[in-house]
Amino acid sequence: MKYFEANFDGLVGPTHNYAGLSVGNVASQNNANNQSKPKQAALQGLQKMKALADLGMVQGVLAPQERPDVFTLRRLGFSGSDANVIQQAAKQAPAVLRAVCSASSMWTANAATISPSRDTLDGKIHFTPANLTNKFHRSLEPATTGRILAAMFNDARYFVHHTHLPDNDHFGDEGAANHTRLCADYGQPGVEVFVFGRAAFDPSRPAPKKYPARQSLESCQAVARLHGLSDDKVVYIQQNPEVIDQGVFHNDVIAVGNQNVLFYHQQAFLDSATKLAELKSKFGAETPLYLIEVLDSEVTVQQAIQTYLFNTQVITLPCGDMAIIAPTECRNHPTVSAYLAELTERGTPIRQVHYHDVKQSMQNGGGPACLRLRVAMSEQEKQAVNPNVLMTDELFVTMNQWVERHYRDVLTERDLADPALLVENRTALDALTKILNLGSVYQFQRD
Ligand code: SUG
Repeated sequence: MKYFEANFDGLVGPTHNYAGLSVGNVASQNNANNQSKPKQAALQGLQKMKALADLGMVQGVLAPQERPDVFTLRRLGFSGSDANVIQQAAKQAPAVLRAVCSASSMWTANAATISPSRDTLDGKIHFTPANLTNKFHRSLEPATTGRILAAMFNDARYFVHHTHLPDNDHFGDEGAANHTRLCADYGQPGVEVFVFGRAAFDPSRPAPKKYPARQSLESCQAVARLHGLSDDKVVYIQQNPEVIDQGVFHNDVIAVGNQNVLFYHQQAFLDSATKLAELKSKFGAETPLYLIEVLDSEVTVQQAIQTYLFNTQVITLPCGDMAIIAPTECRNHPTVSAYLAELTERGTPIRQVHYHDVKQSMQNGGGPACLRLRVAMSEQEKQAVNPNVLMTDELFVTMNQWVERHYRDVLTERDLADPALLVENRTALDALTKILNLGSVYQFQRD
């Protein structure tokens, strides 16, 4: 049976803005309070989805969330009509209002961890939404993410949906941003690599000092248990705390894997040699495993953070070659673009580089790989996916029209207090749930 990897990209929501909410994420901090361009952001995202579909990849759309999140504001004591709730929050707690307006669900690498059916005990694809406890604005996402995923993968014969892990930093889970699957072929059992920032129940182990470690070892172990993964096909690697303190807030800012390639920076991991030896042995010797290590002397950690060299998608094209989907920031950086050009000539499976402009997302610390959630699946499993979410020429046209109709050109902090923004958001999402056939996944549709 044919197996492949599908990518589900987060559609940028109508409240896309720069609020400086993510301590430890350098781009988010540096662009705080800049004017954002929600329409342009959403169109940039759609362009990338269409480009991947045109390369012959299976590409899907993951819907955004309702913002501002007035249900959370009500939980926090604001009351009256929705307009009153927003206006009170703007006056009394502007920082809270900024947080409940974030369009951060667009970074769907953080939506969930997914284990394909070839890896799981029951032979089904398992989904665990990430609880995203480390950042308040992101901790508002998992319940709705779970409903959206269930509406996209709605067939109990093939798909198992777990509840997100307990909402506490001890089980802080950031989903696929810290998870990579290596395999000889998508249809073969793979080795699932979980990268964590700290061991929450063992403070004697190394941890970053300046910035938070968002992902705990214990959350990785819980997800592996829930998904029924076998110990001899799982590797837990600790992220180097020193790079977290330099702004590498997720592993996918310093490493990316696909099939038999792991592309990573020299400084990415703790105990690198031992852990990579474990990975090699669990991967097996039948297929060559390409461990492509980028040295400090080639590209520094700072250059990797500036350009998002590792927040690239490494994809396998229908012809069998691998391509790197990189942000234009990589092309514009002489050292990094020279590195990538040379990499395609090195005799590894990576043969092509494609650049995409996702600057609106990049300015909040989200590159091409942050914007996508990967699901390796068989043709039969694909038949069970909600067909309306899969990118086609028609859906691309419809989605562009939908964005043009519902999105503002620019957004500043002052606009977040405008109650009309909520009405616009709900109108847009009502239309979107029909286009993508999602049913009632949003709170306002359920009450
Ligand atoms: O969680 N930025 C996101 C970026 C997530 C990138 N994802 C991956 N690397 N997989 C975050 O830090 C910034 C929002 C703001 O500041 O307005 C933000 O949430």
